[in-house]
Amino acid sequence: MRISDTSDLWWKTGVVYCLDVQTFMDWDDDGMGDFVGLTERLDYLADLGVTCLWLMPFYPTADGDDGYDITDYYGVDPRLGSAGDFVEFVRTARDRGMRVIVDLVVNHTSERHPWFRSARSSRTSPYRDFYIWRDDEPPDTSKDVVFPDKEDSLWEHDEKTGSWYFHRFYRSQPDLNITNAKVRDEILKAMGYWLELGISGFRVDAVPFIIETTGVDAEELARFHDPHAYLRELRSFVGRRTGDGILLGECNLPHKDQKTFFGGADGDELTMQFDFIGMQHLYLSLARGDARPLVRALQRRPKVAEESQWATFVRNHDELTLDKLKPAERDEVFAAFGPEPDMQLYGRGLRRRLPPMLDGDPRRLRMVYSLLFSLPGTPVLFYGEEIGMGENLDVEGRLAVRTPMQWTAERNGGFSRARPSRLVRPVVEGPFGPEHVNVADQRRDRDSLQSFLKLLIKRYRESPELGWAQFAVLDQPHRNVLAHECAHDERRIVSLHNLAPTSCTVPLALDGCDASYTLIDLLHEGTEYALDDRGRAEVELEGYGYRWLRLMSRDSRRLA
Ligand SMILES: [Ca+2]
Ligand SMILES: [Ca+2]
Ligand SMILES: [Ca+2]
Repeated sequence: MRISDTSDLWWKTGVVYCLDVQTFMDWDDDGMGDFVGLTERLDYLADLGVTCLWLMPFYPTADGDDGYDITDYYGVDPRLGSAGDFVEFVRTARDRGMRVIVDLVVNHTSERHPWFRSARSSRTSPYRDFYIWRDDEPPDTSKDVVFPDKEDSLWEHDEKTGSWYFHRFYRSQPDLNITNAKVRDEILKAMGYWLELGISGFRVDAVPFIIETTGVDAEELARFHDPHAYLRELRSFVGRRTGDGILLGECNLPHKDQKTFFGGADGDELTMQFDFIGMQHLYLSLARGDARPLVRALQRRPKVAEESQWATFVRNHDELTLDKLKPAERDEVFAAFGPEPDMQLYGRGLRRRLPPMLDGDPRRLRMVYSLLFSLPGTPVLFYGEEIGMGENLDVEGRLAVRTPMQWTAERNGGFSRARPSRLVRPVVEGPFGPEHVNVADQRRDRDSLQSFLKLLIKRYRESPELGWAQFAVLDQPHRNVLAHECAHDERRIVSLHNLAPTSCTVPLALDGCDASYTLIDLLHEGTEYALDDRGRAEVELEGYGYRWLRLMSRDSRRLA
């Protein structure tokens, strides 16, 4: 890797920050976050060090699924601002060194989208074939629904034309018929529109469901026989329009299927994918204080093409899904991090943020974020993680983790000066509320979680081997410790993480090293470890301790 490769393939060493404009900063005090408020906070985000902002949906919406039910692919929800405000935001973000990607939600539209209004009005509507219809009674699909608390079928009967339409998610979100070339053209056109406004790509919602063909008939299937060809088309379109734009795909699938969605060895489909398997096993490892489940998950990650990249995360905007764990494993995680039924969702996940799950233990919290940033891949943060925000379980379902950003200790956490009853969503209350957890207090405190996250982001950005390397586990005797090395060319980092509360000593033996090498601790100023003539060292780890150790040879010109 030449250092300039890290700017060509910028996503491999980026730090992504996900936010919802609606809950980030309300500048006109109507209780709803807006683009002007977000733009006012860009200097904060630039100072944090993140390099790519992922905006959750901000389009006109029927607002039945927090914006994931779109009524116009070419607009900005007027409550959040205007198209002009969007452009001002993107331009200012880029000036501050941050790219912007936006949510692409094209598995379905809102039932109130003009296409669906027309489609359901008559069997001869020009938009009829934009959606998936059947005339006969559908079979029982109650086991296939994504939201079992709200839906019991993938098909909804529609009075006007006496037929059923297909919906993978809520009944208010009819699936688009991807086998229809006109639909595919419309999707490209919408992407082209936003790309022209200066964004750097998309976080693609529910990718496997976009290209699935459940419910379509044989004739439709025949005209869409290679769904992955369509993903290749999307990727090359983004490439042609931007040069270096990306598709960050949401595919909660087994690793081998994810490899297919990357485009296999060619790497010509999704640029990045979230590592849901790694994330779920991280929680199993945390629950057990045993690194082995995480190690196995990481070792089973398929090797992917150089341009492809894993996106790592500990929390996102959805429930913390544990669907890929075995039932007994899932129960262990529930018992450790969300024992109350009210903390759980859909029988498969947790609607909590990380700090309350760890009882606010600062040592453990730091260890987890240190681990996240040390794993090979590109870390993705969800807004508020940098200050240790909690959830509000009084808010329904997945929205419990989507409460307003906590800027100050003042009313509404400084998010808005509207009356609290007018806020888009209530703020967190209790020990993780704004009185105790806010940006203003933490940004000037060198010992705060936010200062620690800033340090991690800085060190991660200075260590491109973390984004580019293969993952290698180092042999050592403690099952509560993850010792791994990320090496790319001559750049090497050894990371140690202790998942248990007891201290221990980790013996290391590093390949190809001798006494001319030193390990420089990147997170604890002024600490270093000499290696002996066989490349060995011993490193003390306190309970929940963590180390990032840069391996430096005597003649290296790298800044430690
Ligand atoms: Ca507002
Ligand atoms: Ca929203
Ligand atoms: Ca679909």
